Amino acid sequence: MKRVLSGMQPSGQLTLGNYIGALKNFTELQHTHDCYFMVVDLHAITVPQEPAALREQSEAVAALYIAAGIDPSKANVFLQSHVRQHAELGWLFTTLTYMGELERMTQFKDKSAGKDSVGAGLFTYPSLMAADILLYNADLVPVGDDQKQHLELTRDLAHRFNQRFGDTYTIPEPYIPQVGARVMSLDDASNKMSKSNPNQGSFITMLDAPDVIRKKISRAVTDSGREVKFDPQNKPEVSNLISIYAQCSKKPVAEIEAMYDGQGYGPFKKDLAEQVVGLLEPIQERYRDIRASGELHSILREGAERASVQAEKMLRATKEKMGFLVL
Ligand code: ATP
Ligand code: LTN
Repeated sequence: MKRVLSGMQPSGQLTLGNYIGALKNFTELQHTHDCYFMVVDLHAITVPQEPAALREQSEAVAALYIAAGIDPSKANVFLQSHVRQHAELGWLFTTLTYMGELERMTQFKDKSAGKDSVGAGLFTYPSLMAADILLYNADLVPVGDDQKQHLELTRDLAHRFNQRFGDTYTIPEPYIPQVGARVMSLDDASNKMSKSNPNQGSFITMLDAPDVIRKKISRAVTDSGREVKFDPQNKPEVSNLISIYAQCSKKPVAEIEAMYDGQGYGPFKKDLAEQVVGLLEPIQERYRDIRASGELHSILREGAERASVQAEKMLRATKEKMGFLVL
């Protein structure tokens, strides 16, 4: 069975962008692949996190994985910090990564722009991500479009290791959806929807109450004119909303355009809000059940135990090949 690995940061509440761009694919791949789905808490601390919030959000992300449909008896669900091998292999890969490669990463440029003090971990973040993936010899990595560059670097590092030390790692492939790989922000369609955006109105979280979702969508920026037309060049804001509609309703874009022909933005936005509420409400219900059941900790403990066995094998092989004295 081919292997899949992916992760999301507990740096805030998961958004509709996280769901459409990645989490939805996690749930589909679990039926046909050997899956490892992590909450990447070690990555989240590359920007300052309040300790109590980090702990709460780590549990919330794990619970949302399950609420969205990941079955913990099929897929391994765990926290990155519970499998110590991530930090160790991360260091080994940091030493194999070139400064120039890290300097080219657009996520680093975006997240460090305008900040006075930037932690070194934000810079070396991609080396840890490469370690996450290679530790399980993953074949496929389901991610949104913004992670393409990090995946390319992971592939380069796997090649580099194999060339220097002998064939060890599978070269992983990104698994990026054709539609919905880049859900844009509701206040500005030139930025991706991001859970760490300080403007709460710019994103919909998976746990937003129905009325909050309705309000956010009614306030979402639209382009001038009144035509509901998919035209990302000239109508980026409306096109983003249409593509969210298409993802939630599973209707083709042309059908959505036809439904609102001549009606203006009002009825379209109203229905879009109901589509999003309809998608998220059942997930929110399951989320509440999982949190209330008290089962989460044992799920995470078991997931981490299984993942550690696999991770230890690769770490040992890596250390032996690099010349560490492994006893
Ligand atoms: P942050 O804003 O804190 O950087 P993020 O949501 O961008 O967070 P992650 O939580 O690590 O980052 O992302 C998890 C997954 O969701 C990744 O695969 C990422 O590509 C995907 N993703 C994030 N935002 C979007 C988006 N707006 N559209 C589609 N996919 C997305
Ligand atoms: N860098 C990713 C999160 C992430 C990840 C991973 C994704 C960390 N490790 C391994 C896939 C595989 C992000 O910022 N979205």
